[in-house]
Amino acid sequence: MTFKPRIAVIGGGPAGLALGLLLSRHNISTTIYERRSRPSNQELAQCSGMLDLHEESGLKAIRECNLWDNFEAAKGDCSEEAKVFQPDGKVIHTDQGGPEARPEIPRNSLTEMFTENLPEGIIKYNHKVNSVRKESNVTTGATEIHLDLGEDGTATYDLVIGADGAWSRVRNLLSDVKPHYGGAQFITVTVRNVSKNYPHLLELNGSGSIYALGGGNALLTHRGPQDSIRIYAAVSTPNENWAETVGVKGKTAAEAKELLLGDDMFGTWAPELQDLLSTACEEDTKDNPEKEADILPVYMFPVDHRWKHQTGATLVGDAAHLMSPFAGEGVNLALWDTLDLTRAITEVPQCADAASWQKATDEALRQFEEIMMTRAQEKAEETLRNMQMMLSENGAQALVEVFSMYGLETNMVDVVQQGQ
Ligand SMILES: Cc1cc2nc3c(=O)[nH]c(=O)nc-3n(C[C@H](O)[C@H](O)[C@H](O)COP(=O)(O)OP(=O)(O)OC[C@H]3O[C@@H](n4cnc5c(N)ncnc54)[C@H](O)[C@@H]3O)c2cc1C
Ligand SMILES: *[C@@H]1O[C@H](CO)[C@@H](O)[C@H](O)[C@H]1NC(C)=O
Ligand SMILES: *[C@@H]1O[C@H](CO)[C@@H](O)[C@H](O)[C@H]1NC(C)=O
Ligand SMILES: *[C@@H]1O[C@H](CO)[C@@H](O)[C@H](O)[C@H]1NC(C)=O
Ligand SMILES: CC(=O)N[C@H]1CO[C@H](CO)[C@@H](O)[C@@H]1O
Repeated sequence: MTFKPRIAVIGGGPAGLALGLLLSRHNISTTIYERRSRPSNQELAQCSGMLDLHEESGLKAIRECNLWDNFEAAKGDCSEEAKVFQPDGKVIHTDQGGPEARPEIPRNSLTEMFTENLPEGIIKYNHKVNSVRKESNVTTGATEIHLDLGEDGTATYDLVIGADGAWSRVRNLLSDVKPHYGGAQFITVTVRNVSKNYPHLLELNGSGSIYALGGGNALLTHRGPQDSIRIYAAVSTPNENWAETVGVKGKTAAEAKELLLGDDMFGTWAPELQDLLSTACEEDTKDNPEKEADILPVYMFPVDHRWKHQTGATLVGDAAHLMSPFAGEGVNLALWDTLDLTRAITEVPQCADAASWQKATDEALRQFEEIMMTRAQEKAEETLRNMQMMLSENGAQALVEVFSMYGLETNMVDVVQQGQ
């Protein structure tokens, strides 16, 4: 009998699910602990944000999971067209997208296709890991990782992988760093059936995205499932507890609208941009009358977050490298990590017992962590620059300069034809 390591994955987000699936494809079994309950069909049918997946990371993971057909079927159709507005409504840039196609998929579809393809019963829903502790076993010479599962007792593993997001419990074994507030709040609202109900909003947005930026604030849009436009409103503020301070915490989007359209926020912006935000706030609440507005402080890690490898534990995804959502990299990096970690684990030779397996795994994990941390630092620096640029006083101008640096020249013919 060869030794079979006991492996736990904490967190059933994109990183945890993909990792469980990739390892199962190599006949390595894991248990995934997820604190939430299994998403219902009704929850999965809700309009979720679109994630654009990149060739070398997200798409590669989809292929390695043998989910390409599922992906094709769930793919969204937000075009790559982009339009940049100043707050006064002036369009200063349009383009038809970069040379690289970036297909995207609703977050809920991604969750669903991973979940449906995992071996039966490997996800333990409603299992929150309260804390993680390690201990060496004097009899075996191995390191044992104990999970405290509250009412569900404890469980012991040879390797615990933290895919438990921003506030990771597994990370406590490896690093003292906690996420810090990034100086902005992110408000998400969705308006569905726009072609039928609000065709005039499409004249702004077209089939792609708009970036309206200036004065430290931003309105970013994306086309999504159910003929929707999803709007991310970002507001710069040094106050981490902003929602509470200004009195929108716990309010619906329709109630929060008044404040968002106040003079110190979007109230001085062009009427058509205000109309977009206002309509989306109203519709978001019409769709889900009881739902609190989705307002999140932006959190991130220092760009150079690193830790020294320790036997029995590692991290992937946001747990390892939390960034602001200003680059659309989070899910791609998370999936990239799972590809590398799967390779690291599967390349460990067969071992006779836990102690020798851990010894062999240590070296593989150390190399994996080094590659992941270096890659994440580069993306984190880029993401931070993006955020500072988009939330700068002249965000629109700054973004156009960056676009042109990447060879996305402004197509002024379009701008003129649209009479803007
Ligand atoms: C508003 C917003 C928009 C974004 N847009 C994009 C985008 O367009 N593109 C993109 O690539 N990225 C985007 N991101 C980032 C992206 O969402 C994350 O990078 C990604 O979800 C990370 O995946 P993960 O699996 O590492 O962590 P998560 O998705 O955070 O998953 C962690 C999981 O662990 C579970 N968990 C946590 N603690 C415990 C515990 N103690 N015990 C058991 N389970 C636990 C949670 O319930 C959760 O299911 C956005 C983020 C935000 C906030
Ligand atoms: C996994 O196990 C199955 C069934 O025993 C076997 O057919 C398959 O080749 C194995 N795959 C790998 C990657 O080891
Ligand atoms: C040490 O490992 C052995 C063999 O797996 C196990 O029976 C024993 O309970 C472990 N000891 C402790 C203190 O966990
Ligand atoms: C959107 O359109 C679909 C199909 O036409 C319809 O069933 C649904 O009720 C509409 N929803 C809204 C919010 O208008
Ligand atoms: C750049 C851009 O988004 N253009 C589109 C704007 O919307 C109109 C109407 O839907 C489209 O025809 C443009 O292609």
